Amino acid sequence: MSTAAVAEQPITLHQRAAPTAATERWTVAQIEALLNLPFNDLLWRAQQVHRAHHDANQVELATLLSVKTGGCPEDCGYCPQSVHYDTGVKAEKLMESGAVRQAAQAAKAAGATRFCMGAAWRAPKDRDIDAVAELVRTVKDVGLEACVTLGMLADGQAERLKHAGLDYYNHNLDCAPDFYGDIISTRDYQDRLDTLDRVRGAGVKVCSGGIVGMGESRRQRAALIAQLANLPEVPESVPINHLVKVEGTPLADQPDLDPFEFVRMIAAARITMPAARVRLSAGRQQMGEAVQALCFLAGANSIFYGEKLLTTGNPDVGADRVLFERLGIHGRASVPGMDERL
Ligand code: SAM
Ligand code: DTB
Ligand code: SF4
Repeated sequence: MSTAAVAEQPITLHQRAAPTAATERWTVAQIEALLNLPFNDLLWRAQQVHRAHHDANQVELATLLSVKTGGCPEDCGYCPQSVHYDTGVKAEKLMESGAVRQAAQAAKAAGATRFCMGAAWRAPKDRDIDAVAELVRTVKDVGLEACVTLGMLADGQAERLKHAGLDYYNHNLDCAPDFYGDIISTRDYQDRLDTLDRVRGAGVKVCSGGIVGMGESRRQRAALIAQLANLPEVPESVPINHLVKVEGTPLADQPDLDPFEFVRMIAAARITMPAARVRLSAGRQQMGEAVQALCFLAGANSIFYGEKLLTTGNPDVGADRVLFERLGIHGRASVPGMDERL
C-alpha cells in the first residue's frame, strides 16, 4: 500500500477483526507504511484513533518497584540486572510484604492507580510464586491494580497469581523476531509467546511491549508492533520503552535514536492497538518534555510514575505534576470498584 493510501485508510479498517489466532490484523508492510508516513499525517491518524477510544487528556500513573533486584542469569543486552555484565547492580533477596505495603501506600497517596512489581528472574520457582502471591494480595489490599513481571511462567503459575488477585502480567516481546538473536541468547522468542499464552489462559490481563533504540531498523520496529497487534488477543497494556543505556551493558554505547522515531512508534502502537493503554515507559528522564508531550499527542496514555524505574532513574513526581499541569493532562482518578472495597 502506498503511503498516501495508508494516510487515507478509514481508521476502523483493522480494528474490528475477530481476535482469533489465525487473524493477521496488520501486516509488517502496513505498519512500516504507517511508520514511513509524513510525521504530521501519522500523528493525525494516531490522534483520531486515540480520541475515538480514550479521553485524550487522561494518562494512567503506574508505579514500579523492583521487588527482587539483580543477579539474573539471562543475558539481555540492555539489562543492568544481568549477571553477565558488570553494571554495579547488586543481587538482592525478594522484598518483604511490609516494605511493599509501604511503597504501595506511598504510590497510592501520590496518585498512582497501578503498582507493578519486577523481579530479576529467568523464571520463578513455585515457592517464588507463593511469595509473590503474598505481595500481590498486599498491593490489592492497599487498593491498587497489581501487575508483576517475573520472567517466564510454567504451567499453573499464572493461575496461582490470578487466584491472589493479580490484574496484569508484564512480559515484553522486546523486539522483532529477526533482531532478537542480536540482543538475547539465553531464551527464545517462542518462550516469550508461550508465557503470554499462559497469562492469557489464566484470565490475567496482558501487558506486553518492547524497547526502541537498540539499533533496530524501522522495519524491525514495524515487525515488533505486528507481533503485538496480531497476538490472539491484543494486549491490554503496551509499554514502549526507550533504551536506557547503562554502563557495563553491551548496549551502553548504542548511538542515540532520532526522538521522532520513538514518537512514531507510540503512534503506530496507538493506531494498531486502539483500545490498549500505550505506556510511555523507560527513557523519559533522558527524553525531554517536548518529546514526552509529542508522545501524549501520538496516543500514549500511561507512564511509569515515581523516582525510579527498576534500577535506573525516572522523572520525579513533582516534575511530572508540573508537566501534567502545563499540558492540561490529568491522571486516572481511581480504579473503579477498588476504593469502594476499602
Ligand atoms: N526478568 C523479567 C523479564 O525479563 O521478563 C522481568 C524484569 S525485566 C527488567 C522487564 C523489562 O524491562 C524487559 O523486558 C525490558 O523490556 C525492560 N528493560 C530492561 N532494561 C531496560 C533498559 N535498559 N532500557 C529499557 N528497557 C529495559
Ligand atoms: C517495562 O516494559 N519497562 C519496565 C517494566 N516493564 C518492568 C522496566 C524498565 C526498566 C528500565 C531499566 C531499569 O531501571 O533497570
Ligand atoms: Fe533478567 Fe529480565 Fe534483565 Fe533479562 S530483562 S536480564 S530476564 S531481569
